Amino acid sequence: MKIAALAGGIGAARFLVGLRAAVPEAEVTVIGNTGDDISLHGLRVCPDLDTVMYTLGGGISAARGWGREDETFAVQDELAAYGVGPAWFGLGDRDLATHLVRTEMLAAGYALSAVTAALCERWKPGVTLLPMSDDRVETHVVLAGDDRRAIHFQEWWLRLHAGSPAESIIPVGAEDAKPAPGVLEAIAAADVVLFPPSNPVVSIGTILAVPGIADAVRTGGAPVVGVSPIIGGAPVRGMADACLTAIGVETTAAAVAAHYGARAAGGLLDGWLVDTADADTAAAAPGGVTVVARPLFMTDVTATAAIARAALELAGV
Ligand code: FO1
Repeated sequence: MKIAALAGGIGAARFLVGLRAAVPEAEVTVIGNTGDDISLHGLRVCPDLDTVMYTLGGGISAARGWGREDETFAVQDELAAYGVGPAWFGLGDRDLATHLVRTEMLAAGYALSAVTAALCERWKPGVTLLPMSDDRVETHVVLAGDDRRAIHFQEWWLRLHAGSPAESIIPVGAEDAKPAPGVLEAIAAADVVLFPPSNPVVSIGTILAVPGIADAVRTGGAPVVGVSPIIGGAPVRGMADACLTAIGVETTAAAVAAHYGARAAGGLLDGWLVDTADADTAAAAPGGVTVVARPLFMTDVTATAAIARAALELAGV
């Protein structure tokens, strides 16, 4: 079975661990969000790619959900001693090695997809991890109110904790970006396309903003099934509610399904997996989307594997 999954960071990575446990023989291609990428101290950091790579490769910090296990922050402390920030973006010493290798390879002319493949040679995530694009896309947030400043998504997310209302969230560069090599092919060859419980705006939404990707999902032969990142009117983790509010979408499982749209009506979804708390979503979901309610808290691999199996079942594969 060939599976293509659009993935953001922590939620998607956790889901993918369950998917790999549920169907170990499946060939999974992960199309990773690169809109969260940021350049710091001359280094290129790809948070969502690294979170998937470390989580599936066994190097993730279980406590944080991002960065490395057994991490230290000596370099960041030294930078702070020089008055060099930002303090709000935790750069671990082990994690820095990933950014050094990535930056060196990018400087040598390798595309991000080639760099990601090289890094995965070490981590062996058990999936093919592709950036959504080799072109630079960086999500920025225009703050609401008088200042209306545009700041990098990471600053909004980590320094402001998405607390300052966003007037708009813009994946800068997306309109000129091309899908990375293998992305459209993976979607076309897939027996099923999955949207793990990632942030619908800044993760899944950013991937879909790369021209060609949404159409490939929409017109592909594979059923498309999403897993709701919203349970009982709140995001399971992170601040997807602040992102949804910024684009005028209610923070409910049904509203996110409507945001993605029913493929039968020109949207993207054939199926939508919601938590039992949102079992009434079926009534509110857009026509043409089959809604199934299952416990969606990814409490451990067994629970997550059951969610993955339910998604595949809903896809009829
Ligand atoms: N998330 C945090 O909440 N605090 C951090 O300091 C932080 C640093 C960081 C460094 C590298 C990396 O790969 C991820 C990091 N993240 C951190 C997570 C990251 O901001 C998020 O995973 C996504 O970018 C937002 O979905």
